[in-house]
Amino acid sequence: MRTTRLKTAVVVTAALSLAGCGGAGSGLTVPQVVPAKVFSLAGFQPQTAVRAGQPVTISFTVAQPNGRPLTRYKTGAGPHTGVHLIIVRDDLAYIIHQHPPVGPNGLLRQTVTFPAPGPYRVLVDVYPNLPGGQPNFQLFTTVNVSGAYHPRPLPAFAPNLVVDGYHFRMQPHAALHAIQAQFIVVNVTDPRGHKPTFVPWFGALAHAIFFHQGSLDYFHTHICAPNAPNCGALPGVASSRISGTSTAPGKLTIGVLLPESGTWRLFLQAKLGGRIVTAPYTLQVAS
Ligand SMILES: [Cu+2]
Repeated sequence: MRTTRLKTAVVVTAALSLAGCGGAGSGLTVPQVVPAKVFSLAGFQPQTAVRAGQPVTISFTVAQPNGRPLTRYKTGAGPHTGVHLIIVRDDLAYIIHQHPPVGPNGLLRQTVTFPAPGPYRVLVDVYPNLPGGQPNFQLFTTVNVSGAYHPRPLPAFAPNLVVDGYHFRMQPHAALHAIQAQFIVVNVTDPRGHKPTFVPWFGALAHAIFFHQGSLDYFHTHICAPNAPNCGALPGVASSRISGTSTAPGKLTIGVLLPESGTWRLFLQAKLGGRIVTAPYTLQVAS
């Protein structure tokens, strides 16, 4: 008998403790969960099959948290404006980088040609002109280009690359570490060995676009023209505080500030001889 009474007392105590947390009598109040209101891609096209080597028009709007299309974008010279459309195949073998114009009702349209079959990450880097809002943010989707996908392993780091006859030579530099800002210098010569003078393209003398192998995490810095507007630091955006420079013909000083360790692909892009040249580097980043 004595044992039974003890057990009963223990059970009652436990029940009272629970009641003390949840409120007497009425039970627990469960808050209603509603989805966070966020920016999103709306009406993304194409939804039909996409073929390699054939031009296709990508179109979408950026839907605001209130559901309406975003129509107000930062404007002016410099790269921190409008919308940047950056598309990479998952193995980081290919990149497409465009700045589609903002059309009526915020519609963005860009014709692109996917170079080969496979899965592509579509990254939309948005620079809204909204008072008090964040200076930029990224939205994502994917496009699968039909056909057999043969992923390519990333090559090992090589300091010297030749692309379309242009030589890119990365100067020796200290090891890269995650979350540590650093500058690396790349010297460029044209097919005749001359040092080119860089001209602005999409608002910058050169663009350094970084993707992490596997996760496809993204990071982007610019080599700014002297006194370029909309190219320097953005409030609250850590990456933007290390804008690069070009202090002499053929010389690019690139700001690097990567958020995590591992293997990164750096697509270094500049307009040379009237066309866009992309030098793809593989970078190892220590923790
Ligand atoms: Cu850029």
